[in-house]
Parts: sequence; structure tokens; C-alpha cells
Amino acid sequence: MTATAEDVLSTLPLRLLINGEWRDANNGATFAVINPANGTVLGYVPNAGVEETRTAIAAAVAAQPGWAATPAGERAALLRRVAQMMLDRQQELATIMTLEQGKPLAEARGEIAYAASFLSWFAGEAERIYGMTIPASTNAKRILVLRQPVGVVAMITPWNFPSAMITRKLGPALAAGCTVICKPAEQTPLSALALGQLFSEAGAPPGVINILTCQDPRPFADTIFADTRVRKISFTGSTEVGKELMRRSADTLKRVSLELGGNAPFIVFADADLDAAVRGAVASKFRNAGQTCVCANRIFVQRPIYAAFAERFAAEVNRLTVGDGLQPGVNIGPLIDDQARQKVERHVHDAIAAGARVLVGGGPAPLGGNFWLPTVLLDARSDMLVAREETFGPVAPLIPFDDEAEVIRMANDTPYGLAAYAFTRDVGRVWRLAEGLEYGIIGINDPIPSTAQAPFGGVKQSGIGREGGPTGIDEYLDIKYVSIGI
Ligand code: TXE
Repeated sequence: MTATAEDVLSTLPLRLLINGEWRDANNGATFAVINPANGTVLGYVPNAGVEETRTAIAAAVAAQPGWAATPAGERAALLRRVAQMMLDRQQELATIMTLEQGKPLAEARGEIAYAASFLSWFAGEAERIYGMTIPASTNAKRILVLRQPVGVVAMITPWNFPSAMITRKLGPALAAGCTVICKPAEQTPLSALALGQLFSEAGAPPGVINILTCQDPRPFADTIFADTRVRKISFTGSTEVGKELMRRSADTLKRVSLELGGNAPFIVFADADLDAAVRGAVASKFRNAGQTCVCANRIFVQRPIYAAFAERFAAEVNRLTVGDGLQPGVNIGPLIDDQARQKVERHVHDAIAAGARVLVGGGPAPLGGNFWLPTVLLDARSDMLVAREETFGPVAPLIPFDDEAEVIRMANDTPYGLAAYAFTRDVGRVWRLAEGLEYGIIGINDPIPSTAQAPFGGVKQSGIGREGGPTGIDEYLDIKYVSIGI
């Protein structure tokens, strides 16, 4: 480990943030945080359970009215301060992220800037929580519509974007006047604690943001679900867990926002700018080693350019370097854990057994551990596991198609509906695709559409609600109407 890595870890509080204080678990229990690039232990964080969760809920409940009553400009100022601190400490925060998550340092730096953008963008929204007046049916009344914070929010976040998946929820929640209890993924608690440290330093009032690191998410979840004072759950993760959280929310009718798995089609038409499509497919598929809910999962290429696309795509993919994300020049880091590697292996083996041909990669990287070679599969089909399920790894199945109507049908033939991409120069087709693809996010000649000011989220079984954009803050606001007889 480099000195820089040790330095950044030595300044990080490896404790729970509850009510503005850094604390250990009541029984002193901890769990190890592992560097997925080499299996070394980066540190031990507290293992919070039922008691710590109850204490954090109480802190968030106590802090909420005061935070809601804090002038919007002050709430905004806190968010802006933390956003700036993130940019000032971008390298340090990115290093922590690469150490615990594995992504290349340049990508981690990009994520820190992206994560900060949710805080600064929603700072603006805090100051634009406008109400409404509605014409009443009689002149003797006036109708007002107020938008008020939902209250206490529990956030459960994943490991693939350890910082941005938190700020994408935290930005709008704090802007709206909610207080939060955040449970990061057990694989990546350090980036969450680093964020908590910035909020503490920036002067967040006690209880406004609480962070619990838990090795097992269930005691946390049980405690949250049993408490009627927790009004909302915001979750990013697998569709399976999302469905469970939605079912469990029914008992106390908590509001839910779910950002779940995807199975993104990436469609390249014969009229596309081929170079742009190849570069776009590489960026969409291999960023974060393919561990992105919006990454291309199925690459459909129109038959007249199928061979040419495959050749150029393979040449680009062959140039990608696999390794420890802290090493300069590395494009693909390790997968998050052995379970993730096993899923990728299962998908690739199934595809090969069913007749796909390996054009690039196809197996584990010689580095051992969780490293997998960037893989391109020729002649993949929609019935293969790699096309039916989210692989969440650096595997690109190329599926040929003949015409537009057919490929829209194939693209929509999945329970998921998060992101879809198409490369074409035909303006009429752009509209037909935008309207015909059953997805929440469509990138046309744009492989990376995500940005703080746009409503990110899925349809079908990819989720409920939107994060980002003007609709993002609505998820944390309740509507109340007041009818006033005058
Ligand atoms: O997700 P989990 P995993 C998809 C992707 C990946 C698969 C499995 O396909 O291969 O899911 O990944 C918490 N009650 N995505 O197993 O389990 C957990 O602690 C309450 C897509 O890592 O859903 C973590 O904080 N919480 C995705 C979070 O849920 C529970 C990002 C996500 O973990 C829980 C990640 C429970 N019973 C995976 N079980 C995306 N949308 O970007 C788990 N958790």
C-alpha cells in the first residue's frame, strides 16, 4: 500500500456517526473492510445492530423539526460547503474509494465530482421548494398547497458507487428538510464515513445525518421497519432486495424510492457514427468493470455493420488494462467480491455452452482474486443468461438484429426498464426509439447520460421514483393542502 493510502485511512473516523458524535458499537463489535484488489484488510468498522439503529432513529427524530425549520438558505449553505470540501479533497476521497471498491482512481475522482454535484444542485432546489395557490370553487375560500419534508428517512445504499449513491439521496433529503439514517453497503463503508466526516466538519447539526455501518443489514432493516417514525426508505441495490423492502414497507406504509437492477440494451444502427458507437459502447460497458446499473448489458448491432463493429470494438477492448485501481493506466479494477466473480463466470460459461464465441477475454485475469478479463462474446442471443439477467461485470454480448421494430421488441423483452442506449443518425428513428423503448433513461448517441439535474430512475421492475432533477426533491416532500375560509 502506498504512503498516500495509509495517510488517507489514518485520518478517517472508523466509527458510527450518531447524533453528531462518533461512537463505537455498544458491544464493541466490528467487521473488516477488505480491499478487493488484494484481499488486505483496510480497517475495522463498528458493526451496528438493533440498539445503535434505535439510537440513531431517536436522534434523527429529535433533529427533524429543527432542521425543517432551518431557513432554506442555511440548509443550502451546508450542502454547498460539503460539495466544495469534496472537491477540495477529491484525491483523498477518491483514494479511499479505490481502496475499498476497486475502481480505477481516475473513475473514483470522477465519482467524487459527480457525487458533489448532487449536493450543490439540490442546494439550489432547497431554495425553490415553492407552494401553490389554487382557485377555489367559492370566493369565500382560498386553497394553498404546501410542500413539507417527509420526515425521517432511512437510506440503504450499494457498493458500486459508494459516494454518489449516498449524495444522490442525501442532497434532496437534506434540502427538503428531512433528517437521515444512512446504511452504506457492508463492502464500502469507508466512503460513507468520509462523507459523514465532511458533514460534521461543515457544521451539520447533531442528528441531521447519522451513519451506521452494519455487517448484516437485517437487524438495521428490522428496526427501521418496526418504527412508525421512519417515514421513508430510499434504496439502491438489487431488484430482489428492493421487492422485499417494498413488501415490508406495507405494514407502516412507509414511502419507498427504489433504484434497482437494469438490463440495458445498447443498440447500434447501420447509419450510426461507428467510431462514436464503439467508443460509447466501451465507456458504457466497461466503466466500473461493468458494475453499473445503467451499463450496457446487451449490445445489439444491425447486421450490415455487425462484423465491422465487432472488429473495432474488440480492438478497443483489447487495449483495456486490468489491475489495481491505484496503479496508473489501469482501466478495469477487480470485481467487488467472489460472489460477483462467480455470477460473471456463470453467465460467460452459460453463453459459451449455448453457442456464443469468445472474441476477447472470456475468463479470469491472470492476477487472480476477483479480476475478470474484459470479455466480448460474438453471436450472443437473447435467451442466454448473459442477456436475460444483469451480469454486473465486464462482459459484452454482441447480438445481431435486422430491423428497428425487431430490435425495439427485443430491447423491451425484459422485466427491467432502467437505461437504454441507441446510436443512429436518423432523426425520425430517434423519436420512435425515445417513445418506444420502455426505459426511464434513454441515451441517444450518449453513453453516459447521468447528471444531477436530470430525473434518474427506472420503469417496470427497475424501480420506483426518480433521483436527481426537479422531481428528485419531490421524493422527500409531502403535499399538504390548506383550505382557508376568509
Ligand atoms: O445487492 P444487495 P448485492 C444488483 C447487481 C448485483 C446484484 C447483487 O445485479 O450483481 O444486485 O448485489 C443492503 N434488508 N445491484 O448483493 O444485496 C446491502 O447491505 C435491507 C444493482 O450487493 O441488494 C446493501 O447496502 N437491506 C445495484 C444494499 O442492500 C439489505 C447496486 C445492496 O445490496 C438487505 C448493487 C435486506 N434484506 C447491486 N439485503 C444498482 N441498482 O446499481 C441487502 N441489503
